[in-house]
Order: sequence, then structure tokens, then C-alpha cells
Amino acid sequence: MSCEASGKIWLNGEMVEWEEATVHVLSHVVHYGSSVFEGIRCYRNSKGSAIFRLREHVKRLFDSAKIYRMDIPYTQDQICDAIVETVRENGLEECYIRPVVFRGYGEMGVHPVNCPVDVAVAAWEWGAYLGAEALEVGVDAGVSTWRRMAPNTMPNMAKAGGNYLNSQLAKMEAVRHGYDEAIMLDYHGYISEGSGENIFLVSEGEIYTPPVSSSLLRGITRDSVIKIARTEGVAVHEEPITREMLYIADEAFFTGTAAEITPIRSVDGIEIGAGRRGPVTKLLQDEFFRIIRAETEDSFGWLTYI
Ligand code: PPE
Repeated sequence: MSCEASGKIWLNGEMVEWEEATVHVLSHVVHYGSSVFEGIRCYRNSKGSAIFRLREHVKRLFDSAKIYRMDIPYTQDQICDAIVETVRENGLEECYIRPVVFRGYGEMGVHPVNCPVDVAVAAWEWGAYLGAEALEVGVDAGVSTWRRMAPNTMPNMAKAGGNYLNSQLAKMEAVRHGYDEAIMLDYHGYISEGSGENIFLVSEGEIYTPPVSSSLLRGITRDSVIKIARTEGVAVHEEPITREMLYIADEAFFTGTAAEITPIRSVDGIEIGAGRRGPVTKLLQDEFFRIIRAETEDSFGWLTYI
């Protein structure tokens, strides 16, 4: 999906023109994948434009940086302000926001500590991640031959650029096999997550999702769905999930900032439930979008208005 030039990008404390937000080819990040980033959405509703769970995203950005011993030369409040400023400056009502922290130009070689830590925030209009109809009709997913990183190889809880090499392998394989998205297993063979989403299933009216120990990114949409489900009186279990539990589930769906809540209609060519969005998925989607669209009270305090 394209991200067309849309005005200005916040780079190391300054608003610069889109075309001028560039890095040197010998920046550490280009060679060694040394970046951490976030994906955040801003939605237009009847009260204005609101960023969804801004503080939690910025906190995770700082956690990712901490794991990789990157000192971000700003506070969390300053980054929150930079994000709000980027959306405002570009006059965007609904957009996808990408803050990225990376090891910049300084020294070559794996040991990264003498490279500067650069920070950028960009925003652009980004539609439905898995296709316009996906939110309603669902997507076809396939279990990948690529597994998520074992816990003692790369930290999955860090949203680091390098992790997405694994995601890319899985996604390219899935698309080559005719699927919309990949589902990866963890090191032990349990379900982990999609290339850019967390995964849930519904069985006998209760919700199941893999635990953080299954090598996944602790998604903020995942957390939102768990909170909404529990508020709606739906039981949620975070426990190891086997591949066949997906096959025999009544419903399954992906969650992510980009993917929002996307139903999964088949896995490995096996139809899940009725092969279309199920009632629990719809309930969660409806409530999720009601909060975002300010059609109900923001009782969790998830919206930051621009
Ligand atoms: N797992 C992975 C691997 C992942 O990349 C994401 C988000 C999630 C789970 C869900 O996390 P959250 O957004 O906090 O609910 N993926 C981001 C990047 C996607 C991309 O293609 O780039 C996103 O959805 O913004």
C-alpha cells in the first residue's frame, strides 16, 4: 500500500518537508535493522479527530528502545506532542502515524552504541490494511513454514524493524500461496500471530488468544479487544493454542492497528465456522468502532483529540 507525500515529517525535533526527511545510506539502521517503531491510527468522529491509545503506543515505543538499549533523546510527553503536532500540521483528519527511532549515521560495524539515535514521526492516509472488504467478509490465512522468533533469539515484545524480516518471509510465502495473510507458529509449534497482527479465535462463545510467551508482539488492539470483550461479559482465555484449534473454531480474527479487527474466513483452505464474520467478531468490531467514532462513552480513556 502506498504512502503518498502528505506534507511534513517531524525529524529530530523539527518539522521538515516530506522529501527532505532522508537518511544516509551508511546509517546503522540500513545495514543492521536497528530501529524500533509504532503504528498508530487517528480517526475522525463527531467530536473531532482523535488518536487511538496514543500514550500506550508511545510507552511501547520506549519499551522497545529500552530492550535494545537505545536512549531516546526525548521524553514520552515530548513524543506524544510531536505526534499530535505532526497530525495537526498536516491537516489530517484520519491517518496512520508512524513514529520511528533508529540508529543513524556515525559508525559502521555491529556494535551500535556510537551511532546517534534519530527519531521521526510521519503520518499519511492509510485505508483498510487487508483490503476494503476484509473487515466484513474476512480473509484467507495460511499457516507459515516460517516460525516466529524463539524467545532467546530476538525479543518479540520489542516492535523492532529487524523483526519484520521474519514477517516479510511469512507474508511473501502466504501471498505466493494465494492467501491474504500468514499465521506463524511459535518455537514450540503453538499459534503465535500474523505477519502484522495478533490472532484470536472464538469457541463456544468464549475467546482464546495466545499468551505473550508464544513469541508475539503484545498488541494494543489485542489489549483493547480483551478489555472490550470482558466488559461485554465474554470470557477471554490467554493460553497456548494449537493449529487445529483454529480449524475447528467457530470464529477467528486478526487484530492490529493497521488491520483493526479483521475476520479470518479460512485457515489452510479450511473454512472457519460459517466461513464469514461471526457474531462475536461483529460484536467486538461494533463496540471497537463505537468507541473510536465517539458513538459511546470513551470509558477507557483511549482517545486523544487533536
Ligand atoms: N503483531 C505484529 C507482528 C504486528 O506488527 C502488529 C502491528 C501487531 C501484532 C498488533 O499490534 P497493535 O497494532 O499494537 O495492535 N503491526 C503494525 C504494522 C503493520 C505494518 O505492515 O507496518 C500495525 O498494525 O500498525
